[in-house]
Amino acid sequence: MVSPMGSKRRTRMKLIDRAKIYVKGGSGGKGCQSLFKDIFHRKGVPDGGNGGDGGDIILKSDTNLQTLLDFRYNQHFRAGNGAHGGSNNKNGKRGFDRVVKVPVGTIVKDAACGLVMRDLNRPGTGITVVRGGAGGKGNSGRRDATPGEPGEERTLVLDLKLIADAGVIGLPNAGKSTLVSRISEVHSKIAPYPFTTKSPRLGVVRFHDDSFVVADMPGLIEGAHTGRGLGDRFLRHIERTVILVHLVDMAPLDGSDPADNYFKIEKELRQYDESVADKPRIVVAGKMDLSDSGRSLERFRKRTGKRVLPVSAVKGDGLGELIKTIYGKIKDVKKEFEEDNGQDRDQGAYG
Ligand SMILES: Nc1nc2c(ncn2[C@@H]2O[C@H](COP(=O)(O)OP(=O)(O)OP(=O)(O)O)[C@@H](O)[C@H]2O)c(=O)[nH]1
Ligand SMILES: [Mg+2]
Repeated sequence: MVSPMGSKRRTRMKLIDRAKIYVKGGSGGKGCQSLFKDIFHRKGVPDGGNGGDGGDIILKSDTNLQTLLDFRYNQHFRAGNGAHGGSNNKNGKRGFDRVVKVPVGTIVKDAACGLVMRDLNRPGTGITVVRGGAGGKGNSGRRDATPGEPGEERTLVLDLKLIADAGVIGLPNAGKSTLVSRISEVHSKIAPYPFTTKSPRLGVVRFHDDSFVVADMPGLIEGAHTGRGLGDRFLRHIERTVILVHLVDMAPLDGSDPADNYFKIEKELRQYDESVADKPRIVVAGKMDLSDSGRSLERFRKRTGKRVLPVSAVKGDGLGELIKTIYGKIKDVKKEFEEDNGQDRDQGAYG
């Protein structure tokens, strides 16, 4: 059951999306030193305004983002500096706040001490990671003007959590929700028509004293990577699983060939993203209780040359073996990953 993964796959394998960024709040503007003089005020009246405060940097979770990839190219973020104060008691404008969008599920850590500042696990939540410096005081308060304070600065480590250990994928109506409901406590809607499941549903599968998380994915169709069907919106969720369980219906209602269906999905994954296509896979033959499925399976094995696990979610056949296989594969992949990346974790090898 150990998956003999080649070195090519190893280098691509990505279990945690990680990025390191540097953030700096805006500096406070200088307070102004100024004296207002006219014939009535020969000595001059101090009228220097205050400098504006520097802007903050806020990290905010956004459902439109699924990876930390953008931070590979853009790692420095600065908020706006406060404007300097002016004469005539003119206060400087506050510097602009900078909002940096991150995917939901991003854990924000201070790189220097490793402390978790926040787990942005809900959409639209934010955290101010550095504050801007206070603006300096102008001399209108009858004392000398002061300079603005520098903004806080920090290096952050962003880790994006996986959503599941195993993602169950396949054509619409393949029986994914039925299968997931039989091995975990999650109960997605089940119906004999395509696209019943519209977004990934997560369930916990118990195995001896341990457990793993499985995601029931919406059905995939040809052209999904270009947005067809439920499109690439949820294809992005597939990126955030350790392994994929590809469920193939052995007795499709439309009379199509299971092997063709299998190749369609595999091609779709590759067109979407190589790293998704390279995820370790378990191929499962479903609906084995239906007539002719035995012969279908034989043909399928011949055409694909794959190791296939036959199951019937309705009857419960093969499910124990399937859980054991998924569990073992997840363990293998995680172990291999630790061995490959354990030593240089701090250099962002997860990313
Ligand atoms: N005979 C038989 N029918 C099954 C089995 N598993 C699922 N079905 C049926 O197949 C149909 C589709 O099942 P779902 O579990 O909703 O399929 P799905 O892959 O989640 O479908 P989408 O969410 O639309 O992509 C339903 O009518 C199920 O009752 C099985 O093992 N045997
Ligand atoms: Mg479903």
